[in-house]
Amino acid sequence: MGDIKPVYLEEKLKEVEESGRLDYRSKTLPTWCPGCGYFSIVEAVAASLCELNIPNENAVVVSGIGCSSRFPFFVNTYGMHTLHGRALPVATGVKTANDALTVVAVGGDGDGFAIGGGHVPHAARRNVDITYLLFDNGIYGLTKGQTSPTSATGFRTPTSPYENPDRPLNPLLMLLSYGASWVGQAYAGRPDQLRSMITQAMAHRGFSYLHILSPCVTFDKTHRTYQNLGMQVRDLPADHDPSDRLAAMREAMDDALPALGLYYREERPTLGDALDSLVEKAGGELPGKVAAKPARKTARR
Ligand SMILES: Cc1ncc(C[n+]2csc(CCOP(=O)(O)OP(=O)(O)O)c2C)c(N)n1
Ligand code: SF4
Repeated sequence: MGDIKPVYLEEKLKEVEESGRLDYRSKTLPTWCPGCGYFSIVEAVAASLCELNIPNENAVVVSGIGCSSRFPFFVNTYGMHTLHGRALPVATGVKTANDALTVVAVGGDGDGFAIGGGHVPHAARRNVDITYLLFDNGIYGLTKGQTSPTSATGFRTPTSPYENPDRPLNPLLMLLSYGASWVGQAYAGRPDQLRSMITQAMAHRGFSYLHILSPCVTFDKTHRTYQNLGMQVRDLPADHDPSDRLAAMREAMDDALPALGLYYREERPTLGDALDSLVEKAGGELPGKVAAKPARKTARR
């Protein structure tokens, strides 16, 4: 394992140098286990930031705590590694303070749906203009394999040897009912589709939620493995209409055979728009307001 990381880094840095494109990979090496699905997510995020031509200093990645939440160290943007479950409130604060920034919140299923579960509905219903990338490996990786809110019933883990008795949550259905204005699902084992979904999510103006299925190769040898996911995922039907929330909910309910792609998209005013309009009504100015709306659009697309 000692040899793997320097070679990986050297090759990546050389590739970026030769391509002449903007470099969003940090020189800090990921500390994830070899084979973890998160490697493909960091590559995809770096590629999407490059594709959208977002200057490094205009991007902020905010995380909670978990293996997935180490993410900000591995991308060359501003970043905040906050408290367990607290990525969304911090990301909301960052975006509200400086509208010109592209803000991406990242974290695991434990971070987002256990301790942080109370924050998700409010970011979604307020349509905060941020992207939330949820890395769902169906387990707590960092703390060595406890079940999470998305673990399958009957899952045996190192700390639940007599089977998980709980029923899993359905995050896609939750986000659709909370009022997220962009909802999609991708899989770490399909890197091209993953990159395209992340680019679309970041380009969306409003709260975009991308659910990313990702294997934990160390603590899950039976459920959400590359082998199982490879056999079980499908694409959304070609005629799926992403403006139809009910159709999206019907697809989300088929969680035995997860569908990848864009479930739902809607254009509506963001939290930033609502605050601007409140300030206008009150006849004032937001203290310390950094950028006007046209600058935000230019920076994001
Ligand atoms: C307040 C608090 N409670 C519990 C913990 C312990 N803890 C750290 S990460 C984690 C769960 C991580 O699981 P997940 O979010 O699914 O991320 P993964 O490691 O699988 O990427 C827990 C329970 C903590 N750091 N802080
Ligand atoms: S413990 Fe699991 S989730 Fe954490 S880095 Fe290793 S493979 Fe990835």
